[in-house]
Amino acid sequence: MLKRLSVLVVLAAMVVGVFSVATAQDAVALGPITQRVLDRGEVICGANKAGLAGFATVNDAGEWEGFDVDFCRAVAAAVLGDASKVSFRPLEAGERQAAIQSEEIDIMSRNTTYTLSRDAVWGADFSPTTFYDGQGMMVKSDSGITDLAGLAGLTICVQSGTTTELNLADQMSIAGAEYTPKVFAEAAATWDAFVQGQCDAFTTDKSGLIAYKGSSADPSLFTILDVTMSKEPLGPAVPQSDPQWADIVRWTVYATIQAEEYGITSANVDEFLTSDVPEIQRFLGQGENAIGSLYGIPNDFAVTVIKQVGNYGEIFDRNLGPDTPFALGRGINDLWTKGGLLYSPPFR
Ligand SMILES: N[C@@H](CCC(=O)N[C@@H](CS)C(=O)NCC(=O)O)C(=O)O
Repeated sequence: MLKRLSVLVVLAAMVVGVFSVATAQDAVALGPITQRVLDRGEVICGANKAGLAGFATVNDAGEWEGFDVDFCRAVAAAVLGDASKVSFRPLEAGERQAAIQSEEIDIMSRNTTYTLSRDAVWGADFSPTTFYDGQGMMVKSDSGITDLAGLAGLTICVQSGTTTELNLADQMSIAGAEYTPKVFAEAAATWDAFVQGQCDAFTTDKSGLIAYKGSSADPSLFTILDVTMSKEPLGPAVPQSDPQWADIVRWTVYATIQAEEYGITSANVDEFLTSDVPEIQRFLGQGENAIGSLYGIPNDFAVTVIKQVGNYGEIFDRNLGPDTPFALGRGINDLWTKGGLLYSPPFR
């Protein structure tokens, strides 16, 4: 009898459980960072200090713009409905760990490489990679240097607090080239020292090299060697104290990628609102579909992100694409359907 009763109780609990999943529109408890951002009405985003052309710079109107900046704007659009509700905290490379740990920022979007030790020691949660990169090496075009071995006995400028500094040692030892590192805490000082001839080479992520070269007075003076010294998966990171917030950032990034895969852009998103394709209805949070509400944000958060910031391809092209000084191709930063690495899990 008692056994039968407990079976009934378990069955009842299962039925309630099933219903509570089916009615997931219920208000969800907010995590501490999500709550803080909603209360403040603004997302605080860690960004580059010296600025990195194409990724994070302040324009003549005093507004932040760039590829990394746009992912902070996308999160503000998703959560607050307004991509302009972001304040930026400029950070040197070596200031990133403290900024995450102290939670003075809600999100960091600052050409930051996802690594195991950062994941563990910084107390960070990394979002999906937004830019697959690798470390490169730049020399003066008139130097005649063509590979890492050619840097033997020479001096290389590098910024501290970066994966760059660590990879440099590994790769030069593999190339069998002894060198003198000239290490700076500040990005601007690192670049200036190279330009002024205090170093024979300058190393950072290839995206960084392209940014520095493309925004220099005479780009022809600088040559990026045809070497890739590491994997640098760059993307946003958040403090790991709020898994819900980490998920919101993660699905915001995925929304930009998924939108591109569906061919949904800032210009045509309204036409898709009445699509009769169920998965597009779900992705855009139309009808009864509970998507954002599972995280305490609007169901149609992807619509707002796409309208205000654009899909991944629009973000890439606007900041780095053919009509910019960088004219970057998509390469591996293309959709998986086009041979790249960008792949969003299902929005269901
Ligand atoms: N992806 C690497 C390097 C990131 C990095 O900070 N690179 C420097 C290159 S000089 C930079 O972008 N500095 C620009 C700035 O601090 O504003 C990392 O996460 O450690």
